Amino acid sequence: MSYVKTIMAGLLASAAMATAVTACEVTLRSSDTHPDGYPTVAAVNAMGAMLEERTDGRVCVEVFHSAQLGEEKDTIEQTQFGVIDLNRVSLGPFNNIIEETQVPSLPYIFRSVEHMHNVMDGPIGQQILDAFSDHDLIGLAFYDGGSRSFYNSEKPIRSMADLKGMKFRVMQSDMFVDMVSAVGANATPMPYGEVYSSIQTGVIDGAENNWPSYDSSGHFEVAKYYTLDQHLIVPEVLVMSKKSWDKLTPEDQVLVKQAAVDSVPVMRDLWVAQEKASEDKVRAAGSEIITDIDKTPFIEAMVPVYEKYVTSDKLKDMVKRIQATE
Ligand code: GTR
Repeated sequence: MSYVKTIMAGLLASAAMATAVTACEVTLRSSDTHPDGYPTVAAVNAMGAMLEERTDGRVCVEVFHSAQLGEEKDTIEQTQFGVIDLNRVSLGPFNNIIEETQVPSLPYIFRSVEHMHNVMDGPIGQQILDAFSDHDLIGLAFYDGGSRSFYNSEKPIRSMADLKGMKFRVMQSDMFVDMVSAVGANATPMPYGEVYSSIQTGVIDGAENNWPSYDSSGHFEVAKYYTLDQHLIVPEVLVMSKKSWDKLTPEDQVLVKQAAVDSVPVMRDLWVAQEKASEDKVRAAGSEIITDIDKTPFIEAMVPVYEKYVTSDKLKDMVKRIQATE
């Protein structure tokens, strides 16, 4: 058994014992677009197991995976209203609502996943988590989302010229529409759950995402050309409804926050393993992976995106501090 599997098995067993003794007084309903077993779903389950154990079974988490509670944009609204208690989402769909989330969503802002971790684990990450509280949400913790690259059903993309005129789905964020225009293609913002059939029917040529999502969504079946341009390293976030948070005692609030923080290393380990497994799976299934791509023109093409979105002193300062982070 791997290290993570052992931790998970232990946590789930103690949570089961705790539940047997005391029934949950509070069950926090959590949303995720991904299927059961996906690292984000497993991480929130691990968080729930820790919370249940630490509250002697009083406070539990139930994860509704596979977009059972809706697509991300709608579930964010429902979380703000207090209909959903917890939500694990990409920062992308927050871009139009919370300006601070645009900064770590900028194309090529991070030099590597390690750079992203150093930023998001420090004061800039905290500043972004704090920004959620002006929007009826509590930012609990950041998760990994790897790096996102373009994939399509038509042809191998080896340069920006190949992208010209093609149509790609993006998350519902204006900044991502401009990002795709900046490389000469057209963008259609659309919920994740509509992407597979839209590629299949030719409404769009492709989309962009990380290895695990390209795999688990089945998009690799309809869009076999995956170009490793790695234009985005967008962190994911676990948020809680401010309404649900305010119903907890201050002691339980501390325990919820701590369990979320403690689920981060579990998530990171699962993520690394899943990236590898997904890459191997799609390669074996016949995806053509284009790795010989010069990122420099892509990076240069993003200047207008920075100029359009990084306008306030606050965001300019955040960008500078990110660039200065090791
Ligand atoms: C995934 C991310 C999801 C969702 C999805 C998308 O990588 O984990 O939260 O944002 O991408 O593209 O909609």
